[in-house]
Amino acid sequence: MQTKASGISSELRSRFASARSVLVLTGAGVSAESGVPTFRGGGHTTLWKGMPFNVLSLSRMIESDLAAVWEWFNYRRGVLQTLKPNPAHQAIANWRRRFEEFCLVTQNVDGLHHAAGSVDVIELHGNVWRGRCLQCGSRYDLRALGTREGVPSCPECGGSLRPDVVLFGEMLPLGAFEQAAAKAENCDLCFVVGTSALVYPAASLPEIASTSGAYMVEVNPERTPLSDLCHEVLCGPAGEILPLL
Ligand code: BJW
Ligand code: ZN
Repeated sequence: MQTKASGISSELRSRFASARSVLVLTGAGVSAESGVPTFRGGGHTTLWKGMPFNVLSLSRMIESDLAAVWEWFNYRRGVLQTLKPNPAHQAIANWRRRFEEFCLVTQNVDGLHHAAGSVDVIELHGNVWRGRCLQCGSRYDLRALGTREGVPSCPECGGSLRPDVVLFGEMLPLGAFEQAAAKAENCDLCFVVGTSALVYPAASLPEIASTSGAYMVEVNPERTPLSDLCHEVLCGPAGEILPLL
């Protein structure tokens, strides 16, 4: 079923009122109304200095040009620090108190769910505000460390830091996917919000929830490869739709 933003079905209202365990998977689209650019959409990919993000976000960039990776992420943090959570982030943060079990899984690295008050967020692709030492693995809050030009060094061992985000071809943080998959298997209502559902293994979480019998709801202005497995597709911006629930 495809619904316009204004109409939340009575079926969904009733499912929402009676759900015991809810899983929400978010992607870049949930932050779009805060002003964060999405990666894909409108037939193009995000470009920075003429290089598409899927080149800069390749794991081999860490070995081949760590300074360029830092330049890109410093630029992005500069943009992010001026931005605020939007009504979609806020609605999701409020949902935590409504359900016996609630799990928020995000592919976003922008930290806006935390800024809206969400806790225990499973961040599948890391966080742009953290750095990680390539040598000893220590993690640092980059706001506390302060930003510098070039590649920052680890205060513990002097090794090079990298942004603590998951690039293509890299493993997800230890246990993060497994934890999210267990929640997906047990949820009875699953929202998929603002993701193109093209990147795995994140995109397999709704598939797991669906196979386990959850009621599936997608919130996105565009259709995605997951739309056909959803019971309801709420077609529109997350910041307008989610507060209606
Ligand atoms: C709105 C809106 C509004 C707009 N309201 N909506 C199985 C099959 C094929 C390939 C693979 C596979 N398993 C693994 C792979 C390889 C790869 C992969 O998936 N490739 C595919 C692209 C083909 N996956 C990996 O490499 C992952 N690692 C892995 O699998 O490790 C195991 C392994 C290792 C080695 C070998 C083999 C296996 C890691 C994936 C890491 C993804 N990293 C990035 C970059 C993070 C750092 C950074 O920020 O630069 O994560 S890529 C980028 O895509 C970013 C995002 O989190 C991710 C997903 O994007 P998302 O969130 O869906 O955003 P968009 O822009 O695509 O979509 C936005 C949506 O919002 C659109 O639909 C709009 O319509 C919508 N929207 N406005 C609501 N207002
Ligand atoms: Zn170190």
